[in-house]
Amino acid sequence: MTRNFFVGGNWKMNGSKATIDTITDGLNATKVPEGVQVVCGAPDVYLTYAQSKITNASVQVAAQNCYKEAKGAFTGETSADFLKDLGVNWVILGHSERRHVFGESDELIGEKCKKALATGLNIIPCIGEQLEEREAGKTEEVVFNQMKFIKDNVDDWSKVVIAYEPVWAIGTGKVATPEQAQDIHEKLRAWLKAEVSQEVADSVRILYGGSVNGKNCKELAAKPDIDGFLVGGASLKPEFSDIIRARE
Ligand code: G2H
Repeated sequence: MTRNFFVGGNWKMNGSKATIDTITDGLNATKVPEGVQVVCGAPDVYLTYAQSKITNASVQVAAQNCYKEAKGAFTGETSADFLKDLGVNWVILGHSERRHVFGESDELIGEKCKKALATGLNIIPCIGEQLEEREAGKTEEVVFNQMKFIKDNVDDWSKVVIAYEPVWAIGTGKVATPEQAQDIHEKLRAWLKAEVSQEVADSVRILYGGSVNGKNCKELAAKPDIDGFLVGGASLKPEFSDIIRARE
């Protein structure tokens, strides 16, 4: 089965109208290869601005998080309904910074996945082990457990793109080797086959995230179970265009 290559950007809490102008000028000038999907995670306050600046039909805007409730007394939160209302069709959920800086639990991330899907959004749930967990030989146990909470809340896998982001590789410049990433992606696909179905295992895109850049992207993209990337730091730079064309 062919899985279309997917490149997600995650601007995190970075940017200004001026820097978004520069980033979107670059995106608009990028010739996105046929079939490649590009989705950029902008800060909530800039979602509409980023949308207004993107003219490249292959590029969409994502939110970086949303809450599990539609509305109410949840000061400071963004609901999936707000995103839908803005015409934002994608949301990143359970990013490691949400898990480890803001203390989001597997349960909460699962609930967010459920609500976002029920609202009609496409989701990019993130999973990944910390360095101590990898060193203790617990990588599979950790990521399969994170996947279980996601799986229990997904009813339509066509709206899900999984991001495997080992925490030790995020923003550290210490990228997983293509072999390390492929190994976990292959195991995640086997897990999906056992826990969901062969069809879902074959069709769901699994992205790698963690210090991806214009130099290391081609070797990673050549691995059979790596279907694209979630890119942080490099998505703010001109080299993001090279990452979009990693399979060329
Ligand atoms: C991982 C990634 C984007 P970076 O957080 O989700 O960031 O590419 O800067 O490691």
